[in-house]
Amino acid sequence: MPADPMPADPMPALRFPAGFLWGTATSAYQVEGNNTRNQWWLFEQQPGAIWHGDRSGLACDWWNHAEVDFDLMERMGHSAHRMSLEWSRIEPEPGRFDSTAIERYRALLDGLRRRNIRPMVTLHHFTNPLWLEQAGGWENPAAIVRFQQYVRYAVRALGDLCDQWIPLNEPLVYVVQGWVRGIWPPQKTHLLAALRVFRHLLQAHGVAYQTLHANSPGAQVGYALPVRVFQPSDPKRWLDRKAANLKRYLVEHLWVTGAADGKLRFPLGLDEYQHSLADSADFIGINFYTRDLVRFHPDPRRLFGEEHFSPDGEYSDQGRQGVYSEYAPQALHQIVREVNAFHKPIYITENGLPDHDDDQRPRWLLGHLHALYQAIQQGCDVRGYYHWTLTDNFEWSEGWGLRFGLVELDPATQLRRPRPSAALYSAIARTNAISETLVQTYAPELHPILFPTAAPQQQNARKR
Ligand code: IFM
Repeated sequence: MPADPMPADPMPALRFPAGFLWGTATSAYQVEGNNTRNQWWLFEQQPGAIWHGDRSGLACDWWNHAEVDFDLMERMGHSAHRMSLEWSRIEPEPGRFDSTAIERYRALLDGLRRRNIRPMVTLHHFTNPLWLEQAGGWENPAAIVRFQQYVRYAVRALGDLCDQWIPLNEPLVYVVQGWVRGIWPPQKTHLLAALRVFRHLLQAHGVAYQTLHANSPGAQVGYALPVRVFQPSDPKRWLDRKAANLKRYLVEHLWVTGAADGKLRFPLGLDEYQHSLADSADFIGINFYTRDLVRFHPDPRRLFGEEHFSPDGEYSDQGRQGVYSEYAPQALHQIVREVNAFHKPIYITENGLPDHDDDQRPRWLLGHLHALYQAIQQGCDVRGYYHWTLTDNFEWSEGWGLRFGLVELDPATQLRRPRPSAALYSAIARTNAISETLVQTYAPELHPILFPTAAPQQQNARKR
């Protein structure tokens, strides 16, 4: 009997490559709760440090009950999760490693794997043990050796459960918030110290890369680069173009080129070559939330540029520092194409927006995934997407004021309520595709952009 012909594709869809990873990203301090031994816990106690006087408190209670959220991920068909380890739990005093903490992390990683969710582990996501802070933190080059010892311990203890590692999350954000804007601990405004910290972080990345590989030969090690794709406010104005380029150089190029050719470029150094840093990324992670326009400003403390959003842009929710982000998926497309020139696999290690009532998230999600889809069609090697984040969590100095979750969380009761975008993301993850029906249902206004050749559809199918 002749085989049945392949059924015609029932519905047009933008299909992602086989094996593409779909997940969410979190960090230990933001979700675990009661991380009392690091500098952020101390900082939180200062009046006015956190918006509305919020506290991280139990956060999402992951130290006790992360499995509640793992079950949610599994039910939503996620295939990956990026989480971080809390250094101050693992090494509460210098050189004393806590086996109970490591056992809990083993249980977490095992819990993800048993649900067919591939873990990616970040080793440093903004928090430091108090003892490291008291010894000068990352301003002191001794932090590099301390970090290496912690990384070695962690990979030896957990390397059989995880093969994707990121030593440091968003180093530039850590430096700018802590030493340039002075709004995160250690609350300094000191450019030279900022550069010293940045140099040490880049060196630490290289050292951690080697340590991870030496102790877990099959490991894949990358970094999570915060990208804002600075663009000149007025492209015809030379000073705006120079100011935007300077920001891109400092925020993106220094790190990416350093991790490729091993050179500490000016102003981090004078092109000194660091053997451990050369070719120290098996993949490149992009954390993308917005693009910034840059207008020249004579103040060197602003690095000669003032950032702003497009006056006619669409904005996400507003926090204590003003609008958080502007809808600019084309900038994600641009950066993915640029990073692809380094010939490394690319992961979107964070992308999302604060949107407490979820009236923008479905469209922003579809718009950004479409930008990724186009980059993949053009040959970019993108392997996965981690939405920030699963449940609302403690958003640093914005406290609980900015809500990034696919799932709404009430931190007082720990009740979770999936937002509509959770179902949308689940449908995409399950099918590895964006179908026309999903676009019609969640963001019909995007239909002509995502499916330009399809017949016009009814425009009244929007949910809610
Ligand atoms: O919550 C943060 C995360 O810790 C680092 N990247 C940006 C997220 C949203 O602001």
